[in-house]
Amino acid sequence: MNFLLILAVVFGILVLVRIANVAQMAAELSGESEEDEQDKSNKWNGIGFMMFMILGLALMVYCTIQWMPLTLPVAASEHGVEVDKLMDINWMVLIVVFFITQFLLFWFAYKYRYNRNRRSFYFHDNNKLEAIWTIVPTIVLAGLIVTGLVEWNKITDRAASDKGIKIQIYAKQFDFTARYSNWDNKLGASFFRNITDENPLGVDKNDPASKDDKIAKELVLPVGEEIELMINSRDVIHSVYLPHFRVQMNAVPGMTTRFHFKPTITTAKMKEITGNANFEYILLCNKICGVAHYNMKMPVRVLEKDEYKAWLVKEKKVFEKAPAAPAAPAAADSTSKPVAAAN
Ligand SMILES: [Cu+2]
Repeated sequence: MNFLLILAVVFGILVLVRIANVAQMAAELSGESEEDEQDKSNKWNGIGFMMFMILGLALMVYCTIQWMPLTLPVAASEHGVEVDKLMDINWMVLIVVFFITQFLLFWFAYKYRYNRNRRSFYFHDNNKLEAIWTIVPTIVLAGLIVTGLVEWNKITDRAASDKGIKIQIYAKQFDFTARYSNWDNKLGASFFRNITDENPLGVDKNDPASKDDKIAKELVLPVGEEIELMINSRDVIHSVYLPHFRVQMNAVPGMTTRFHFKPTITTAKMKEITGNANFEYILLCNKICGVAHYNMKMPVRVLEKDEYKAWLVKEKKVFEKAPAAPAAPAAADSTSKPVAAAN
């Protein structure tokens, strides 16, 4: 099918070239001067430019409207609403500039095509014009950058406030694990030498703060609560991306990165808003981290506060033995001292 399409396009171009050749020959036979012919050709080139512009812009507007429903729904976090506002302002400026510059580009090619009766107008420079096209973009861009920085500072200030429910997001090739600090809101220390099959996050058993920590293969969040993500990676750089919450932060080996946000819309509510009964939030890896990067993700659910508590109670503790097994030999993992803490 694709091959046939390519073939059709190639033949279409050949036919157009042939028609142009025939037209040229016909013009020569009818005794038109070369200059007349050149004028005609310039005129049609100019009209072609205008048609291309109208078609191109119309197609752009059509595609934007057509595929708008595939873009992200309303932001599901407090700062996300502000981020969207910034994005909208940026788009408004971009769209206005885009249409003006595209119109001028094609209009000039049409309007100022070669005309043997017209002398070109020469001027050396125009300070006023140069001042305008330097100062106006400077003010607009400075405005955009400053509003962006103000918002970014607000987001990072929240992260520095150290409030919020602490949840570790542990990334490795190719999945995520969530560790909940539970009732003490402290994540126990972890260290890579502690990593075993039973302890994939390398949590330090001897740290009292790790006793109540819980792990899960999904990220469950209570609505309307400040959340402090503490992000770690075992191997390479990953990126924790929660598109619906407008959250993204790299997971870097050897350090803890953070992102602080407040979810505002539960999964159930978002199903209503989007009119999609199958809607689910998602956490994606947004850094090409290896062969299975495309499939590195974790489901996310936002619940009411009491639902969240009920869910967390049922989850498994980090060092909880699945069925009642005999006690493991003591100090099996005490060969190394933890030096890196998650918080
Ligand atoms: Cu990854």
